[in-house]
Amino acid sequence: MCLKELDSTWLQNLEKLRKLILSSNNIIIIPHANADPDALASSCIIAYLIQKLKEGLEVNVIVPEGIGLECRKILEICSKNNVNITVIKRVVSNIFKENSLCILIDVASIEQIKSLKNYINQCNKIVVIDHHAFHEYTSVSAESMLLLIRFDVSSTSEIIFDIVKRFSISIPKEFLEILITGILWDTGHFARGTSSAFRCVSEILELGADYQNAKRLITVSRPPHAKIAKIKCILRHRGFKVTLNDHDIYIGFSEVGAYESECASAMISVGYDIAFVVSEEESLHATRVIYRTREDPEIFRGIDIYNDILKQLIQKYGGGGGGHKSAGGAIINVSDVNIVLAELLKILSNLVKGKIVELEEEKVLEG
Ligand SMILES: [Mn+2]
Repeated sequence: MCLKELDSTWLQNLEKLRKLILSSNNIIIIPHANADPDALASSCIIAYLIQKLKEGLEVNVIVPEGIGLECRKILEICSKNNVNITVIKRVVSNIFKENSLCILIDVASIEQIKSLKNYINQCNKIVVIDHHAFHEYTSVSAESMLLLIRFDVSSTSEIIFDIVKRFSISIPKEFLEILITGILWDTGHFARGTSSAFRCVSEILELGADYQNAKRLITVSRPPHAKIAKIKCILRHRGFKVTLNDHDIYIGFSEVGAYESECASAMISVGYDIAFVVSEEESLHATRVIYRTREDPEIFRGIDIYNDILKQLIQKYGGGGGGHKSAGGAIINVSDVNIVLAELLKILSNLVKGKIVELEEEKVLEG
């Protein structure tokens, strides 16, 4: 078992869940709004499991607001296996039938189911299956709830896998693979993973799931223009090293017509600490500037990019913008992007008191 048996209450609660399912006539499964792979895969498989447990039972997955692009293939797999998933933008009053059992999946607070929260008290009983550290359910009466919450796992998918095994339900290979996508998504492809995440994926693979397939399911192909924009961004860019408080910071500048944030992220993944990207905003006779930074407290100690740099541009030329420490942007009322780039460099140079050098390398096959 990839989930540790912390104490007997876990198994007792799973037994309560089984009884609740068997005694219900109508079950509604609700993941958090704008469901991600963890929320959607978990909802889909719990719906499938319920149908296996009690044939003929009415089970519906209702997703508030929408589903991300990365979930498209998961959705296809669920529909193919006869799991009913409906996305609702606005609540239709007849969703909550009398005596519904409602199962909230990957939902940490009642706010996360958006407008459905106003109807949740119509549920006969509410089960929460989740892994988040903080929960906020004060608006729901405690007696009507069964909480299946595990803080020691990385994703709801791990909990669902445990339930599938405890209930001895066999699920198709494709479902094993969407469970992996849930774990991959919530751990950032294992950048943050608990021991149970590794154990569960290992067990799932041993049951016959294909890891490459799982990864492909959540790989979203970007439009070809985005790829070209990134290549142009790298070919055009100029790089600088500034020294601030005895600390070297690498900054890239570039220009693209569209896909600025992809361009900035490309520069960050190349190795820059800060990336500025400008593009011409033809219709407004203005220039868009965006910035991205690597998440490193050392960078923010010396520079507040929005307040120290972009605000000065806005003060000089007019415009407006906003941002946080590591990402933001502005529209500057100058149509010539080169003026904006030159001014950006000047502001930066003043900020670091002239300690700025351009990174220069001969290009291949040149000269
Ligand atoms: Mn999750």
